[in-house]
Amino acid sequence: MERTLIIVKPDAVGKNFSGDIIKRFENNGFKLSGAKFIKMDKKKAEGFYYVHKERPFFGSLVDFMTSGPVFVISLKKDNAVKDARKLIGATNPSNAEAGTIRKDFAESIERNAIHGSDSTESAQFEVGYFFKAEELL
Ligand code: D4T
Repeated sequence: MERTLIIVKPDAVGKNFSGDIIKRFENNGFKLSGAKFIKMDKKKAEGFYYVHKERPFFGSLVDFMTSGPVFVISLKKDNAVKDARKLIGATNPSNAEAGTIRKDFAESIERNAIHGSDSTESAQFEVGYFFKAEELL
């Protein structure tokens, strides 16, 4: 079984979508592996989005991700990374397919409800960025 990392972002937490979003994963064969409800500080968010540090949207993205609490969740399943990306949908909700999480819950390309790891390598980094081994099942 593979692990992936999702983050229910501040827009979705603020609109009480956390439960609905978790349910989507549970309904599609994912098992919870770890979970934390936290408010990231600037340093934590900048480290998480390190690969985007030269992109023009980086500062705004970090401000958004630190604007309120987030639900950080590790999920497991065969092909968890790829299958979660499919359920999540395109980065920009206006391009997301019907039935995807972003189509149903996201507001904009920045306030897009959820993060999901984009490769096995980034999933390993991201799960380790938030969880110690003993916090994962
Ligand atoms: P995440 O990483 O949040 O799952 O998003 P994606 O994998 O779908 O998208 P990404 O890496 O290209 O972008 C990371 C993050 O930045 C926000 N973003 C992106 C933004 O605010 N403005 C933009 O123009 C882009 C491209 C949304 C997701």
